[in-house]
Parts: sequence; structure tokens; C-alpha cells
Amino acid sequence: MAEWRPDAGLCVPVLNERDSLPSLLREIADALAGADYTVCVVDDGSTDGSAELVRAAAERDRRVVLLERRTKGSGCLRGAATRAGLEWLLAHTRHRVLVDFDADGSNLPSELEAGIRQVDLLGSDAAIASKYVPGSRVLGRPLGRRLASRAYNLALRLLMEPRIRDYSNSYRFYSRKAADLLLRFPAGYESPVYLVEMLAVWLANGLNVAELPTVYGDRRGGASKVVSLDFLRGLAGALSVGLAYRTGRYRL
Ligand SMILES: Nc1nc2c(ncn2[C@@H]2O[C@H](COP(=O)(O)OP(=O)(O)O)[C@@H](O)[C@H]2O)c(=O)[nH]1
Ligand SMILES: [Mg+2]
Repeated sequence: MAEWRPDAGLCVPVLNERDSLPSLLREIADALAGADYTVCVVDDGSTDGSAELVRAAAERDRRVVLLERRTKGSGCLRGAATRAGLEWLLAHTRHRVLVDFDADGSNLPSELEAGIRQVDLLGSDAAIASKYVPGSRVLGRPLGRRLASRAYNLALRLLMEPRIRDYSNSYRFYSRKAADLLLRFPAGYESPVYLVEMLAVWLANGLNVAELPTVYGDRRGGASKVVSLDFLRGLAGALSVGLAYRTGRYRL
């Protein structure tokens, strides 16, 4: 039998990440040397030259693709950006596994292969790089943010499925089947609440979701786009997704 090669489409939402993008693209290429992959970067009008940087990378390397969205409004639109990237990857590639990956240095490219393998070879429909399973570590995150994340996840475990420990990490791996299922639901939240909705769709429809240990570092540079007001809005949104989950709204 031929040796297994990772095969994945990575979707990377980007807003002003010029400082981390060059090393990130290099580290992804190193981690996936020998793999069949595409990195789809979705930029929402960065003003720091991120899009130009990715465009130049795409000219050198056909595995890198830049999607530029003309967005209106303010706040974090990362849910919509991720969905746009996912639609592009499903329409333009045949990758067997899709990966959501942040550009700020929080997600380690060295974990890509294990996540892709979990879905492609080990039978999970989706795998979350989970901050809260044995073996995981969270580095350099301020205490307030850690506590907020713990409380947020505890509330969601109580409302949805207690066995899922991390509803908020966006570093995720999933099959085309899981991706297709997401697209059968209208886009809901644009903010990070979309992360909870993705899980609501998968869990409500009996998909098999695994959690893998991860080392989560806080962003390496630049500013988070999530501010306190976003957090409160996010909490309200997540709780309403949790309640809708309980009433069966996400079941097909
Ligand atoms: N395309 C796009 N990307 C975004 C937007 N907001 C955040 N991002 C990207 O999404 C990823 C995670 O954002 P971040 O601010 O680190 O959120 P946090 O990890 O929850 O603090 C990073 O790669 C950001 O550049 C947005 O409105 N549009
Ligand atoms: Mg981040």
C-alpha cells in the first residue's frame, strides 16, 4: 500500500497579521513538506500590507491562495471569512480534510499532521485541537482571559455536550462530509460564536468529534481583534446557540 500523505485545505482568516504571516507560511510549508495541501488565506481588508504579502507568496507558491473580501461594518467577521474560505476550498480543490487555522501564531503548524491524520485515517469526522484535554498547555494567556475561557466552556458543556471540553478553539480539522453539513445551514454568526455553531451542527447530527491535545500560545504579536464588548456579545450568542441546540434546531 502506498504510504499515507497528508491531504488538506487550510483556511486562514487574516486581519492585519503582517508580522506573523511570513514565518507562519514558512512553518506550514515545512510541517506539510511532502503533503498535498492548499492554504487559502481570507483577508478582510487588512491595512497593514497583509494581503500584499500573501499575494506575493501566492505568486511564488501555487499552494497559497489569497481571497480578498470587501467587508462592510466593523467588529470581528472571522466566521464569515472562514465560511468563504471553506466554500472556496470545497469548490476548487479535492482535499479530503479541511483545517481552520489562525494566523496570529496561536496555532502550531507542527500539530497539523496529527490533526489531519485523526480525520483522514482514524475515522473522526472532526477533531478539535483542544486546550482542555490531558497533555494540552495554554501559554502566555493573561489570567482574565483564561478564566473567561474556562467559564465560557463550562457553560457550553452544561448546555450542550459535557464530553466536549473546548468549544472555543478555532484550530479544527474536519472531513468534507462535515464541511458539507456546515454549508447546509445558513451562515449565522460572524463573530467567534460561529465556532459554537459549527459544533452544534456536527453534534446535533451525530458526527464523531474528537479532541486532540494542543499547545495553545497567545498571539505572538499584533492585537487581538476581540475586545470585551465582543466577549459579552459572544457569550450571549453562544448561550443562545446552546439553547437552540437543546431544542433540536441544528438537527437536519
Ligand atoms: N478575515 C478576517 N480575519 C479575522 C477577522 N478578525 C480576526 N481575524 C483573524 O482570525 C484569527 C483569530 O483572530 P484573533 O484576533 O487572534 O482572535 P482570538 O484568537 O480569539 O483572540 C487571526 O488570524 C485574525 O487575523 C476578520 O474580521 N476577518
Ligand atoms: Mg488569537
